[in-house]
Amino acid sequence: MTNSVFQCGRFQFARDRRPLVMGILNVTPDSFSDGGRHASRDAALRHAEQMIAEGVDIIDIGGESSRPGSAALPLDEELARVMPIVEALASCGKPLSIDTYKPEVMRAALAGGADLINDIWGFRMPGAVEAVAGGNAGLCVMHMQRDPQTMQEDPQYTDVVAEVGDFLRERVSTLRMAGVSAARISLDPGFGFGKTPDHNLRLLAQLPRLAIDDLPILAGLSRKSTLGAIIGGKPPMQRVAASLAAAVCAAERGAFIVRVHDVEQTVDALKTWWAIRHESVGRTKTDDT
Ligand code: 7PJ
Repeated sequence: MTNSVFQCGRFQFARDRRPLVMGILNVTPDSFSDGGRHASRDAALRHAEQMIAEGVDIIDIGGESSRPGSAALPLDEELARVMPIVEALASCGKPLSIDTYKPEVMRAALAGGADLINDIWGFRMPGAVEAVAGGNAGLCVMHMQRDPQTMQEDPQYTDVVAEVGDFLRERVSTLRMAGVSAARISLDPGFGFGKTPDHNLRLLAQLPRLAIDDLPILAGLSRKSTLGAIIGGKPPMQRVAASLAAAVCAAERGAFIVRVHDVEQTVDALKTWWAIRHESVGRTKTDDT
Protein backbone atom coordinates (compact mmCIF):
# COMPACT_ATOMS: atom_id res chain seq x y z
CA MET A 1 0.00 0.00 0.00
CA THR A 2 1.56 3.32 -1.04
CA ASN A 3 -0.24 5.34 1.62
CA SER A 4 0.35 3.38 4.83
CA VAL A 5 -1.39 5.86 7.14
CA PHE A 6 -4.35 8.19 6.97
CA GLN A 7 -3.33 11.48 8.57
CA CYS A 8 -6.14 13.02 10.52
CA GLY A 9 -4.88 16.04 12.46
CA ARG A 10 -3.64 14.88 15.86
CA PHE A 11 -4.34 11.26 14.87
CA GLN A 12 -2.94 8.77 12.39
CA PHE A 13 -4.71 5.62 11.33
CA ALA A 14 -2.81 2.66 9.91
CA ARG A 15 -4.35 1.69 6.58
CA ASP A 16 -4.12 -2.04 7.33
CA ARG A 17 -6.61 -1.94 10.22
CA ARG A 18 -10.33 -2.62 9.99
CA PRO A 19 -12.39 0.17 8.44
CA LEU A 20 -13.04 3.23 10.59
CA VAL A 21 -16.51 4.07 11.82
CA MET A 22 -17.31 7.76 11.49
CA GLY A 23 -20.31 8.59 13.68
CA ILE A 24 -22.68 11.32 12.55
CA LEU A 25 -23.28 14.05 15.12
CA ASN A 26 -25.94 16.37 13.79
CA VAL A 27 -26.37 19.76 15.35
CA THR A 28 -29.03 20.56 12.75
CA PRO A 29 -32.53 21.14 14.17
CA ASP A 30 -34.03 19.85 10.89
CA SER A 31 -31.98 16.68 10.35
CA PHE A 32 -34.19 14.19 8.55
CA SER A 33 -33.28 11.06 10.44
CA ASP A 34 -33.26 12.06 14.10
CA GLY A 35 -35.87 14.79 14.04
CA GLY A 36 -33.59 17.35 15.65
CA ARG A 37 -33.24 15.44 18.92
CA HIS A 38 -29.58 16.36 19.10
CA ALA A 39 -30.12 19.97 18.22
CA SER A 40 -29.23 21.35 21.58
CA ARG A 41 -25.65 21.46 22.75
CA ASP A 42 -26.21 19.18 25.74
CA ALA A 43 -28.02 16.60 23.66
CA ALA A 44 -25.23 16.68 21.07
CA LEU A 45 -22.62 16.14 23.75
CA ARG A 46 -24.59 13.23 25.23
CA HIS A 47 -24.87 11.73 21.76
CA ALA A 48 -21.10 12.11 21.27
CA GLU A 49 -20.45 10.41 24.62
CA GLN A 50 -22.71 7.54 23.61
CA MET A 51 -20.92 7.12 20.28
CA ILE A 52 -17.56 7.08 22.07
CA ALA A 53 -18.85 4.34 24.42
CA GLU A 54 -20.00 2.41 21.32
CA GLY A 55 -16.53 2.47 19.77
CA VAL A 56 -16.68 5.33 17.27
CA ASP A 57 -13.39 6.12 15.51
CA ILE A 58 -14.17 9.63 14.18
CA ILE A 59 -16.95 12.05 15.20
CA ASP A 60 -18.42 13.98 12.26
CA ILE A 61 -19.99 17.24 13.42
CA GLY A 62 -22.44 18.86 11.02
CA GLY A 63 -24.24 22.17 11.48
CA GLU A 64 -25.96 22.47 8.10
CA SER A 65 -28.39 19.89 6.80
CA SER A 66 -27.54 18.77 3.29
CA ARG A 67 -30.60 16.65 2.71
CA PRO A 68 -32.13 17.07 -0.75
CA GLY A 69 -33.91 20.41 -1.07
CA SER A 70 -32.43 21.94 2.06
CA ALA A 71 -31.42 25.59 2.11
CA ALA A 72 -27.99 26.98 2.94
CA LEU A 73 -27.32 28.05 6.52
CA PRO A 74 -25.94 31.53 7.27
CA LEU A 75 -22.29 31.48 8.30
CA ASP A 76 -22.84 32.90 11.80
CA GLU A 77 -25.57 30.34 12.53
CA GLU A 78 -23.35 27.46 11.41
CA LEU A 79 -20.48 28.74 13.58
CA ALA A 80 -22.84 29.14 16.55
CA ARG A 81 -23.97 25.54 16.20
CA VAL A 82 -20.64 23.89 15.49
CA MET A 83 -17.99 25.74 17.47
CA PRO A 84 -19.32 25.07 21.01
CA ILE A 85 -19.41 21.37 20.14
CA VAL A 86 -15.86 21.42 18.75
CA GLU A 87 -14.61 23.16 21.89
CA ALA A 88 -16.46 20.82 24.24
CA LEU A 89 -15.19 17.70 22.44
CA ALA A 90 -11.66 18.88 21.62
CA SER A 91 -10.13 16.68 24.31
CA CYS A 92 -12.55 13.73 24.08
CA GLY A 93 -9.79 11.49 22.69
CA LYS A 94 -11.40 10.97 19.27
CA PRO A 95 -10.69 12.82 16.04
CA LEU A 96 -13.25 15.50 15.26
CA SER A 97 -14.47 15.88 11.70
CA ILE A 98 -16.39 18.96 10.58
CA ASP A 99 -18.97 18.56 7.82
CA THR A 100 -18.78 21.96 6.14
CA TYR A 101 -18.06 23.59 2.79
CA LYS A 102 -17.53 27.10 4.13
CA PRO A 103 -13.86 28.19 4.31
CA GLU A 104 -14.58 30.38 7.37
CA VAL A 105 -16.02 27.41 9.26
CA MET A 106 -13.06 25.27 8.18
CA ARG A 107 -10.59 27.83 9.54
CA ALA A 108 -12.45 28.32 12.82
CA ALA A 109 -12.86 24.59 13.37
CA LEU A 110 -9.20 23.85 12.61
CA ALA A 111 -8.10 26.64 15.00
CA GLY A 112 -10.43 25.08 17.60
CA GLY A 113 -8.81 21.66 17.27
CA ALA A 114 -10.73 19.84 14.51
CA ASP A 115 -8.82 16.95 12.89
CA LEU A 116 -10.65 16.42 9.61
CA ILE A 117 -12.65 18.59 7.22
CA ASN A 118 -15.45 16.76 5.43
CA ASP A 119 -16.60 18.83 2.45
CA ILE A 120 -19.64 17.75 0.43
CA TRP A 121 -18.53 20.34 -2.17
CA GLY A 122 -15.08 18.76 -2.51
CA PHE A 123 -13.24 21.99 -1.60
CA ARG A 124 -14.69 23.87 -4.58
CA MET A 125 -15.86 26.99 -2.72
CA PRO A 126 -13.51 29.96 -3.26
CA GLY A 127 -10.94 29.87 -0.47
CA ALA A 128 -11.64 26.29 0.65
CA VAL A 129 -8.39 24.79 -0.66
CA GLU A 130 -6.40 27.64 0.90
CA ALA A 131 -8.23 27.19 4.23
CA VAL A 132 -7.06 23.59 4.55
CA ALA A 133 -3.78 23.51 2.61
CA GLY A 134 -1.53 24.19 5.62
CA GLY A 135 -1.43 21.98 8.70
CA ASN A 136 -2.12 18.27 8.82
CA ALA A 137 -5.90 17.90 9.03
CA GLY A 138 -7.45 15.02 7.16
CA LEU A 139 -9.73 15.93 4.26
CA CYS A 140 -12.74 14.20 2.79
CA VAL A 141 -13.37 15.18 -0.83
CA MET A 142 -16.94 14.33 -1.81
CA HIS A 143 -18.58 14.32 -5.23
CA MET A 144 -21.90 16.08 -5.69
CA GLN A 145 -23.69 16.81 -8.96
CA ARG A 146 -25.30 20.30 -8.85
CA ASP A 147 -26.25 21.55 -5.33
CA PRO A 148 -28.44 20.33 -2.44
CA GLN A 149 -31.45 22.38 -3.65
CA THR A 150 -31.52 20.86 -7.15
CA MET A 151 -29.34 17.74 -7.07
CA GLN A 152 -32.17 15.20 -7.03
CA GLU A 153 -34.02 16.72 -10.02
CA ASP A 154 -33.33 14.05 -12.65
CA PRO A 155 -29.58 13.40 -12.19
CA GLN A 156 -27.89 12.31 -15.44
CA TYR A 157 -24.61 10.54 -16.18
CA THR A 158 -23.19 8.66 -19.15
CA ASP A 159 -20.95 6.56 -16.88
CA VAL A 160 -21.49 7.56 -13.26
CA VAL A 161 -18.41 5.77 -11.92
CA ALA A 162 -16.10 7.26 -14.56
CA GLU A 163 -17.52 10.76 -14.09
CA VAL A 164 -17.26 10.65 -10.30
CA GLY A 165 -13.72 9.30 -10.68
CA ASP A 166 -12.75 12.11 -13.08
CA PHE A 167 -14.09 14.69 -10.65
CA LEU A 168 -12.24 13.17 -7.68
CA ARG A 169 -8.98 12.95 -9.68
CA GLU A 170 -9.22 16.64 -10.58
CA ARG A 171 -9.82 17.63 -6.94
CA VAL A 172 -6.91 15.48 -5.73
CA SER A 173 -4.66 17.14 -8.29
CA THR A 174 -5.77 20.63 -7.15
CA LEU A 175 -5.20 19.78 -3.49
CA ARG A 176 -1.83 18.17 -4.18
CA MET A 177 -0.71 21.24 -6.15
CA ALA A 178 -1.69 23.40 -3.15
CA GLY A 179 0.73 21.34 -1.08
CA VAL A 180 -1.62 18.83 0.57
CA SER A 181 0.11 15.48 1.18
CA ALA A 182 -1.58 12.34 -0.12
CA ALA A 183 -1.74 10.91 3.41
CA ARG A 184 -4.31 13.58 4.33
CA ILE A 185 -6.82 12.94 1.54
CA SER A 186 -9.85 10.64 1.51
CA LEU A 187 -12.37 10.33 -1.32
CA ASP A 188 -16.14 9.91 -1.28
CA PRO A 189 -18.49 9.22 -4.21
CA GLY A 190 -21.24 11.15 -2.41
CA PHE A 191 -24.05 8.62 -2.30
CA GLY A 192 -27.38 10.42 -2.77
CA PHE A 193 -25.84 13.71 -3.87
CA GLY A 194 -27.17 14.14 -7.39
CA LYS A 195 -27.67 10.40 -7.98
CA THR A 196 -30.62 8.12 -8.54
CA PRO A 197 -30.87 4.90 -6.50
CA ASP A 198 -29.44 3.00 -9.48
CA HIS A 199 -26.51 5.43 -9.74
CA ASN A 200 -25.82 4.87 -6.02
CA LEU A 201 -25.97 1.09 -6.36
CA ARG A 202 -23.64 1.14 -9.36
CA LEU A 203 -21.17 3.32 -7.45
CA LEU A 204 -21.27 0.96 -4.49
CA ALA A 205 -20.98 -2.16 -6.63
CA GLN A 206 -18.05 -0.69 -8.56
CA LEU A 207 -16.37 1.13 -5.66
CA PRO A 208 -12.94 -0.39 -6.43
CA ARG A 209 -12.87 1.72 -9.62
CA LEU A 210 -12.59 4.78 -7.32
CA ALA A 211 -9.38 3.59 -5.66
CA ILE A 212 -7.56 6.64 -7.05
CA ASP A 213 -3.87 6.80 -6.09
CA ASP A 214 -4.67 4.27 -3.35
CA LEU A 215 -6.37 7.03 -1.33
CA PRO A 216 -8.80 5.89 1.37
CA ILE A 217 -12.47 5.81 0.35
CA LEU A 218 -15.24 7.06 2.62
CA ALA A 219 -18.74 5.66 2.06
CA GLY A 220 -21.84 7.34 3.47
CA LEU A 221 -24.94 5.26 2.90
CA SER A 222 -26.40 5.21 6.41
CA ARG A 223 -30.23 5.36 6.39
CA LYS A 224 -30.22 6.99 2.95
CA SER A 225 -33.28 6.88 0.72
CA THR A 226 -31.73 4.43 -1.75
CA LEU A 227 -31.79 1.88 1.08
CA GLY A 228 -35.37 2.85 1.89
CA ALA A 229 -36.29 2.22 -1.76
CA ILE A 230 -34.77 -1.27 -1.63
CA ILE A 231 -36.71 -2.29 1.49
CA GLY A 232 -40.15 -1.13 0.48
CA GLY A 233 -40.07 2.51 1.48
CA LYS A 234 -39.32 2.08 5.18
CA PRO A 235 -38.54 5.37 7.00
CA PRO A 236 -34.96 6.31 8.07
CA MET A 237 -35.18 4.85 11.61
CA GLN A 238 -36.09 1.44 10.12
CA ARG A 239 -33.14 1.32 7.71
CA VAL A 240 -30.55 0.09 10.23
CA ALA A 241 -30.17 -3.46 8.88
CA ALA A 242 -30.00 -2.16 5.32
CA SER A 243 -27.37 0.37 6.43
CA LEU A 244 -25.28 -2.42 8.00
CA ALA A 245 -25.49 -4.50 4.83
CA ALA A 246 -24.38 -1.47 2.80
CA ALA A 247 -21.50 -0.71 5.21
CA VAL A 248 -20.20 -4.28 4.97
CA CYS A 249 -20.50 -4.22 1.17
CA ALA A 250 -18.58 -0.95 1.07
CA ALA A 251 -15.87 -2.43 3.30
CA GLU A 252 -15.66 -5.52 1.09
CA ARG A 253 -15.15 -3.21 -1.89
CA GLY A 254 -12.34 -1.30 -0.23
CA ALA A 255 -13.94 1.50 1.81
CA PHE A 256 -11.69 2.55 4.70
CA ILE A 257 -14.20 4.82 6.45
CA VAL A 258 -17.95 4.38 6.77
CA ARG A 259 -20.06 7.35 7.89
CA VAL A 260 -22.98 6.10 9.96
CA HIS A 261 -25.73 6.90 12.46
CA ASP A 262 -25.72 3.49 14.16
CA VAL A 263 -22.24 3.22 15.63
CA GLU A 264 -22.51 0.18 17.89
CA GLN A 265 -24.14 -2.00 15.25
CA THR A 266 -21.70 -0.89 12.54
CA VAL A 267 -18.66 -1.55 14.74
CA ASP A 268 -19.96 -5.07 15.44
CA ALA A 269 -20.71 -5.71 11.76
CA LEU A 270 -17.28 -4.53 10.61
CA LYS A 271 -15.46 -6.44 13.36
CA THR A 272 -17.28 -9.56 12.20
CA TRP A 273 -16.48 -8.92 8.53
CA TRP A 274 -12.83 -8.27 9.45
CA ALA A 275 -12.55 -11.44 11.56
CA ILE A 276 -13.95 -13.54 8.71
CA ARG A 277 -11.59 -11.89 6.23
CA HIS A 278 -8.60 -12.65 8.49
CA GLU A 279 -9.91 -16.01 9.70
CA SER A 280 -9.20 -14.86 13.26
CA VAL A 281 -11.10 -13.22 16.11
CA GLY A 282 -8.15 -10.96 16.91
CA ARG A 283 -5.69 -10.80 19.76
CA THR A 284 -7.42 -9.28 22.81
CA LYS A 285 -10.88 -8.18 23.74
CA THR A 286 -9.88 -4.51 23.38
CA ASP A 287 -8.02 -5.05 20.14
CA ASP A 288 -9.97 -3.39 17.38
CA THR A 289 -7.63 -4.05 14.52
C1 7PJ B 1 -22.53 12.54 3.44
C2 7PJ B 1 -21.82 13.55 4.08
C3 7PJ B 1 -21.80 11.54 2.72
C4 7PJ B 1 -19.80 12.70 3.36
C5 7PJ B 1 -23.94 13.83 4.41
C6 7PJ B 1 -26.86 12.18 5.20
C7 7PJ B 1 -26.72 13.43 4.41
N1 7PJ B 1 -20.48 13.65 4.04
N2 7PJ B 1 -22.73 14.36 4.68
N3 7PJ B 1 -20.44 11.68 2.71
N4 7PJ B 1 -23.84 12.71 3.68
N5 7PJ B 1 -18.47 12.75 3.28
O1 7PJ B 1 -26.11 11.87 6.11
O2 7PJ B 1 -27.85 11.46 4.88
O3 7PJ B 1 -22.33 10.63 2.10
S1 7PJ B 1 -25.41 14.55 4.97
